[in-house]
Amino acid sequence: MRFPFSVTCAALLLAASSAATAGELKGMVKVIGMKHSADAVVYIEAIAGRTFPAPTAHVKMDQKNLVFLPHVLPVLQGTTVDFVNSDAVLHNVFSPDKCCEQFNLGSWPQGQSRSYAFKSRCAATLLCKVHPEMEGFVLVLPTPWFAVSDRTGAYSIKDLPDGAYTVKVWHPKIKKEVTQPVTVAGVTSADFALKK
Ligand SMILES: [Cu+2]
Repeated sequence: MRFPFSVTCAALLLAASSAATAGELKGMVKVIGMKHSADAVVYIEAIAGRTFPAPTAHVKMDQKNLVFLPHVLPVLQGTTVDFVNSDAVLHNVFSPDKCCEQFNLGSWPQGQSRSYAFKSRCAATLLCKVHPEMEGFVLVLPTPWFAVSDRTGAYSIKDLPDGAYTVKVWHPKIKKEVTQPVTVAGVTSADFALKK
């Protein structure tokens, strides 16, 4: 059976336009059982046959007014994170997690930073030996496509090429990740619910 010429032509045009425009995956994460829906990380799971080089640019995580900022920091595998002390007091940043070698960066003065390169996939808890109430998270991911939800639950992953992906949603206080297949074509919406 032959397809009419016009159908083939339209299909080619569609393919050309989707390659030229970057897609976006956006929507809402509802975190059930928490006061708000912030701090969920929506990300694209590893893609068979694709690897991403470690970024040369460092990413910053601040210690300011005795909190880690941002509270949850997703990064691509291989990223070096600079931990900046913006406080007049000393902190002592460390992680108890094996996936980041249980690093202990020690203490350093205000305005300075110490760095750690996150080489392996990891959900790293960050703690401070000086201030037990301090807690932050670095989520080390296999693709550069991720976003953190705001307090309303809204998230947006920009510059995502069209395609079929496995999307996961992680939250620091919820053990089980949500996994869902999503086909992205241009601006695509997907909503998720996580339960504590
Ligand atoms: Cu501290």
